Amino acid sequence: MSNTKNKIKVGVVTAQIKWFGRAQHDSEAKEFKLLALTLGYEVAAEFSQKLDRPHSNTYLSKGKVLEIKQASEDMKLDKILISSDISPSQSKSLESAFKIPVIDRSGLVLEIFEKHASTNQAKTQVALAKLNYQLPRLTGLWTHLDRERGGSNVSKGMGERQINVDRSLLRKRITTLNDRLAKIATRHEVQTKQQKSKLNICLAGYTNVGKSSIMKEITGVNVKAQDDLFTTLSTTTRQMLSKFKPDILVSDTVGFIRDLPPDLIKAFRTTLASLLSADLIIHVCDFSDPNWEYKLRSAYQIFTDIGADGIPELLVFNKMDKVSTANKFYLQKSYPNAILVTTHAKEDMKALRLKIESLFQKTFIRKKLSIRQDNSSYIQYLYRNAVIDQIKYCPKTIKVSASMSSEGWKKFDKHFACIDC
Ligand SMILES: Nc1nc2c(ncn2[C@@H]2O[C@H](COP(=O)(O)OP(=O)(O)OP(=O)(O)O)[C@@H](O)[C@H]2O)c(=O)[nH]1
Ligand SMILES: [Mg+2]
Repeated sequence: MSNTKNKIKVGVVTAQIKWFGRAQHDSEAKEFKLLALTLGYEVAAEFSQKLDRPHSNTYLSKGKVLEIKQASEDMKLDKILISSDISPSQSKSLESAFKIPVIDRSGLVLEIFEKHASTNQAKTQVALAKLNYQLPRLTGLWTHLDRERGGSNVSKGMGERQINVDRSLLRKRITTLNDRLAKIATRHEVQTKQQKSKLNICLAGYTNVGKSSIMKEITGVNVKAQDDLFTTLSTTTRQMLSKFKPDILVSDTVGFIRDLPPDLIKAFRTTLASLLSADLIIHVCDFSDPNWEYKLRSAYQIFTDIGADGIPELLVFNKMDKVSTANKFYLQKSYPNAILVTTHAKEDMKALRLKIESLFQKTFIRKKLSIRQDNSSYIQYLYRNAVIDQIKYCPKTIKVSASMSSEGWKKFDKHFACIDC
């Protein structure tokens, strides 16, 4: 039996706008509940409502507000979570009706990010996103002072003045955090430039699809992977297990979720920048998830939003151990350029590495060179940066057939005078 004694008891409200389909509603409801469980909340009550459009004051209908109010009193709920993003004034109206905190979807995602942030950068990014989220929600926090102003020494408008003080404090803090992030971003740019001589690939996709598990297998580095949402928040970069030249660096990064709160996208721009500088995006999709197609589309939407849609992509369908042979067949036919894998199948991870290498090699240019024996630095450069197809040591020269990117050859030509055979 799970220990629910000290858990925060929440009521989860899924509000559906009628013209969205049932499948989408079910998927969103399930995902929202999972977000609550990720935070360790006990989901003690669930409510749902179909709306033609949201009510301007309370988002939910009057009847639904009364139903939730009654249930939350009876069950002694601590918080109400609402699956949509609601306006600050709607949130204020609902809180004054329920007399307990109301958290909308963006607020909940922010809480998870806050819980999982471990590096200085991630903590700063989340703090910034949270402040931007709180700023328009300040109204209402201090209005009790105005309501109590009948008392002798509290003057009229004190609550409003306190809000203005808080607002200006929050703005100052936002500026400080923005400055700190700008410095982190500059350091990141320097590191990226230093690694430009290597090939950079980035694992991306919806949260919990298996990105970190793949990272572990193809780099041999033990990164954290678990059945939870947003386990990874900071980018980790490691070298892929491969003899390929130049070296291939793999970055694992924050997972996506549909409608990622804009404050988070803004705050996480440095982390997401590793996607923009990638030579190849490994887009991971969990095909065993009944809503894989919807999640795949949401991930593509985020690629477009951040400007990563023009970067070459390899689509990887993961968790194929949970998929029937018929479905595998359908998938391979529908997505002929994708690769189907199971993370813990060694041969699949090897096939993935080979596929990545072959995609790079396809863009390479092959040249045959004849290099004087005493020019060993030429050969060293090639060993570091090119795939050597053939090498033959003759009495005075070394004959090499090598493949490299056009940029690699440009650098080679700039540094060394060489003779094409
Ligand atoms: N059955 C099965 N489970 C897998 C496979 N690959 C990963 N998983 C499981 O999926 C869960 C999520 O894996 P992660 O690697 O943490 O996923 P992620 O995409 O990095 O998730 P976030 O960092 O939270 O966005 C873990 O419980 C893994 O063990 C697979 O091929 N088959
Ligand atoms: Mg991860």
